[in-house]
Amino acid sequence: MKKYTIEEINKDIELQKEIKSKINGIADKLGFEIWGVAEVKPQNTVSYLRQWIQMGCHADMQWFEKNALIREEILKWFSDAKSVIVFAYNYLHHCDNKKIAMYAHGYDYHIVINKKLKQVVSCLSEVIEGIKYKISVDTGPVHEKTWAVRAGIGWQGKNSLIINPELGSWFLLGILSTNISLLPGKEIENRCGECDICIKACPTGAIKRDGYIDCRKCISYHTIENRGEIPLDIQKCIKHTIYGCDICQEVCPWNKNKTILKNEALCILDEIDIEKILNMENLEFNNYFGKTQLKKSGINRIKRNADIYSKNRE
Ligand code: B12
Ligand code: SF4
Ligand code: SF4
Repeated sequence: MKKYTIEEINKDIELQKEIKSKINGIADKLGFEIWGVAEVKPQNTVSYLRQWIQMGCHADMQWFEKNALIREEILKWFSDAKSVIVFAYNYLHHCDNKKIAMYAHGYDYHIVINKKLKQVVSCLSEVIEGIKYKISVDTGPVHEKTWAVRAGIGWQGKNSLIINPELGSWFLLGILSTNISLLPGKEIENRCGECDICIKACPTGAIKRDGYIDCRKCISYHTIENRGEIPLDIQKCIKHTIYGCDICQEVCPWNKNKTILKNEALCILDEIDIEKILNMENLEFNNYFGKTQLKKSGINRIKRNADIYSKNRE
């Protein structure tokens, strides 16, 4: 099979179309419902990040302070980047498990999507010589939502998540930044309009009208990231979850009546009794949650959350 060099592809639009159609085939096989391309230009990608950090909205996620500069400019993370290919992986499914946010019901998505992106690279390497790339699935110092907007995946809603007209916001993002130039997608205009349902529905007032989330108030932050004690006023509002929070997605009109898709890897946990979690030993915790992302939080944090949940239900 003939291999193209990066130089050949970067100057030939017809070749770029061919590569895109190859990606389309792989994306479909790997279960990505949507994907798109954003062009890398040396420019600030996260305009409000510093302000957000200065206001303390990142709570105890100090890594935001350390890598703010890199988040603002993708070339500081990957200097060869020419395009960012963004993949959306749907996780909407029917499930009885209401105590854990839906995106966390399956095998750890960081691993699942990372593997799939490596498969994309391996297919592209069959026809492209000298491909360089970097992957981020939640993990890199990359503002993934900005790239999703630029790649035409969706708009950033007032709940701060990316919304696609067909999928709603029930999808995770995988970022494949490469040294290949590809024709970029078209951005989708913001369709939130006058709606403010998510702002009103958030039990802790974490969604600010200016257009950002204050993590100090966000239940998702406290149940996943907070390693210490959860403030009492927030504890009182944790009545529906022991990990993550889906309220600002559940109420969004763009998330109603969406098609349930096939990504079974993200749906392995059944409903679990809260007493069972409270009484779990390490071995049982590992057996039950070992392959999911809850493992990273560890037994103590999950039990802390379960305890709060259970007291609020008494
Ligand atoms: C940190 C983080 C969190 C934090 C903070 C969330 C947040 N909104 O910032 C916590 C733990 C709370 C969290 C929760 C969740 N997360 Co999260 N998270 C991330 C992560 C790692 C970084 C996000 C980030 O950079 N935040 C920083 C802020 C500043 O960015 P921003 O929210 O986009 O803010 C912009 C706006 O505020 C805007 N802005 C506009 N006007 C104004 C005005 C002012 C004054 C200011 C200050 C800002 C501002 O500017 C900001 C920057 O451009 C990304 C993965 C990644 N590497 O990108 C996943 C990611 C965003 N999370 C994801 C998910 C699924 C979730 C949850 C749904 C999980 C759950 N069910 O509990 C919730 C949703 C909560 C919510 N409504 O945001 C997905 C989102 C997929 C999608 N469809 O959009 C991502 C992309 C992970 C992935 N790879 O799929 N998350
Ligand atoms: S995840 Fe929950 S607590 Fe956080 S902003 Fe959305 S509704 Fe509010
Ligand atoms: S609930 Fe309304 S304001 Fe919030 S994200 Fe959805 S459409 Fe936008």
